[in-house]
Amino acid sequence: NSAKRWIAGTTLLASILFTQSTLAAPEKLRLSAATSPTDQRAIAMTEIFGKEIQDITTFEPHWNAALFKQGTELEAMARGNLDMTISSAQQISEFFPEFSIFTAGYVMQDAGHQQRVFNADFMTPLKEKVEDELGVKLLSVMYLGRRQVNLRTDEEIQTPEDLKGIKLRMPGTESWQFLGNSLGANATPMPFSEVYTGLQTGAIDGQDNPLPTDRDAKFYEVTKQIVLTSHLVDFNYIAISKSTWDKFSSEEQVRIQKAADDAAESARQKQLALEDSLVQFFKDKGLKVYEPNLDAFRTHVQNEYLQSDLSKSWPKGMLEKINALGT
Ligand code: KDO
Repeated sequence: NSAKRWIAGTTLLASILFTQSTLAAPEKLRLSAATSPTDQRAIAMTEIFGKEIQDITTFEPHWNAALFKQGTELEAMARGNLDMTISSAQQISEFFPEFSIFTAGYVMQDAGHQQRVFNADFMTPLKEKVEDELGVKLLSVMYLGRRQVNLRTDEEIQTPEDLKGIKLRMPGTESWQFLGNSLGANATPMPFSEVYTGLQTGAIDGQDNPLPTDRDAKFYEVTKQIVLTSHLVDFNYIAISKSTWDKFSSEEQVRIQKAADDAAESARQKQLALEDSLVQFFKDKGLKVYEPNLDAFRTHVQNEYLQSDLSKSWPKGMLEKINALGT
């Protein structure tokens, strides 16, 4: 709560200073994210987002968490030190716990469902809260993919019980750790940049990510199997700091919004196509790739969430509204 009050104070101060200064479009938009430059999200941001707005401002992305450590980007934006990031509901739920509803296993169904939820009326107050209290504007939703369990161990996994004692690396927030534990594993926090070495040395037994990320980060070199749990249909928000956004004219804002939507759409199509084609790629690399007992995983994970404190922070009726937008 003190973090929240601090953020609100900083945002207020920034907006007072801002209204006293003259409007001028920023010369550059600096983005920092843990994403690798060969990831489809990074490619779309550079080749579509950056190019579409190049006559307005220079898009300057810093990938591989080169500028800010994974998980510190939103705070950097709230302080006025960073213009953009590709954020996640898991990161935002550190400030606003109700966002953990989007991080729960087996809630989001597919890429289309994500878009319908992001554009739904019930999202408006949540987006406004992030804008007003954190000073961060969520422009668009970018599909990351179905997260799968990827292990360096060999034993077959069929049910959550089979993951007992497995040290499963998950990113560092509470909602991520909860997801890993709800799968039946022992969730272990670790930044994305350390996962390859963690798998290589055995500091962790496994990690979870969508197939395109597993290929991109070469996790297949240091693991033996991918269990197709599809436990989270994951996404990122293309996010811009509100103080940066307010420096653009309304015509420029329309162009920036469109560029973000176009980049998200392109990345979504490419990521979906990759996910379909990559099972064979990993099999060719010698990994076992198979579906476990999905009913067992779904039932176990959903029960864990419904009994948890996390789900107490979900706005009343929101889960039903999200489900109603599914198939
Ligand atoms: C990860 O750390 O496992 C994760 O997949 C979490 C996502 O929210 C996203 O930040 C992603 O990493 C990075 O973009 C690296 O691909």
